[in-house]
Amino acid sequence: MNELRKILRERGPIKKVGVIGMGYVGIPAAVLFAEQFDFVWGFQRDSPSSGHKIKMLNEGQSPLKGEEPGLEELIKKVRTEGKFESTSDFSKIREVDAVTLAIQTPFKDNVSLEPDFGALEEGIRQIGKNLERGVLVVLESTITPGTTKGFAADILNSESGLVAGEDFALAHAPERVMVGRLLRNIQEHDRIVGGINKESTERAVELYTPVLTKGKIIPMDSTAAEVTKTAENTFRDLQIAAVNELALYCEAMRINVYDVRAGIDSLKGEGITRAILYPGAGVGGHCLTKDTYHLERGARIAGMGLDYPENADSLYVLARKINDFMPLHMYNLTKEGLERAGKKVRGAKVAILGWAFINNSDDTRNTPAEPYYDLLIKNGAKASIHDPYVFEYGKLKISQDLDGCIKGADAVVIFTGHSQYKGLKAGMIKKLAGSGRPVIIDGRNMVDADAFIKEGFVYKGIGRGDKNYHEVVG
Ligand code: SAJ
Repeated sequence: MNELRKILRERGPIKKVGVIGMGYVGIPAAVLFAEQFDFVWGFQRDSPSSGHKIKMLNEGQSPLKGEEPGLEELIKKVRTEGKFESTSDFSKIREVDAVTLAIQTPFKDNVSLEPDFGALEEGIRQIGKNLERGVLVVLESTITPGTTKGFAADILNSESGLVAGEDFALAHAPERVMVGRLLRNIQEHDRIVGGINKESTERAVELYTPVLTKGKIIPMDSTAAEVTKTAENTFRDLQIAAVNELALYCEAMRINVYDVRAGIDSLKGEGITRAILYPGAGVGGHCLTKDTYHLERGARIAGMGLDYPENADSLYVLARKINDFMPLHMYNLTKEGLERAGKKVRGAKVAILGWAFINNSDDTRNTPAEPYYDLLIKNGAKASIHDPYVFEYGKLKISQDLDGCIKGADAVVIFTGHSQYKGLKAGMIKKLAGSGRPVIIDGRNMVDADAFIKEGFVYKGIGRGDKNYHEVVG
């Protein structure tokens, strides 16, 4: 029998769990484990930005902003039952049977796309320093394929003097949570669980099975688990790029992409799938803008030799380039629109409606509105920004006064599909907008093109080749 299987049998079933990283992934994971196991330590660096979470959690409060149904009640419950405690004392890792790690893995910058594994490495090192034989270590962060078996195992082995897969179990179980439904996602989504060997996978299955309500476990190898997580977001980015490219083609062919979309979407029936998504002003967020590059690094760097068409761009990287082109296309539509209204970008006042990267949210991570804003300023335009959910973004002034933002604007540009923008009235905007012929650029198919054209606007919309070259009225 494999040495590890023997050690795990001697250790017996998992009773105490440690979770490193009290963030939007670690906190719900920790309290759900605390419900199912005897005790959970929630480890958190006592850093200036996050150290305060330790005290809040131990007082039964959630340090996460935004609505998270059921989370604060669950924190209070497991605290009252004495089954959960947050600490910055990583030596307590010696007490646990399993420890999971949910630490952000950003990129150093958006150009090199060199991952910044600094915080992740520090967490892994802390585990290595306090690792006992027979413990299960699980990485939950989104990581480049090959990291668990390579980078992580090497650090754990060197810090502990033990051997991954023989003296302790090691696995990757990627998080699939979305803010606003953290607990539900962990309990209801299927859970990919990938060990570096069979024994590791089995031990990780033992850890995650009790917290699942609807979701089921999908066991596999750790590298396959890393590829699953990065590829599931890569595929979503690819689907969006496919419909964005179609929108650009429809504009060039003077047709309405939404007619084509409805046509394609109507193809249903046995075994037929056409997952056509929605074109828009761009793709933001923390997941889709990064995970493609984790996958690419895995295949092209960690991989053992890739056979691929000579000099061809990776389809996935090309998808990223198409999605990142959309804010530039929005700028081009704005420029054309202003010129049709007899104005130039230089000196024009542009009202940007929507700064969040996603509808009805305050999340601004990697918002596509930012590169658009930068282009406007670089070309001498002035911009006012409105967003009902976003109150600050660095030095930028984000207004919640829609009328005030539109007042005197030469062009009104919709970047985010916030419900507030659905059905904006052409007459109201015309009254508020600047002198001469106002321009409306619809990046999320929010307004009725005909109503604005009839009101005398120059209209441009993503994918609206049927309207973007309309006769101006009045
Ligand atoms: N977007 C489009 N067209 C679409 C869908 C999205 O342009 O048809 C844009 C959005 O405007 C946004 C960006 O793409 O700027 C990302 O949108 P998203 O709906 O993918 O939201 P995310 O980034 O929060 O994606 C998360 C991911 N979940 C996790 O990583 C756990 C993703 O895997 C989920 O598929 C997605 O939520 C979801 O389905 O809600």
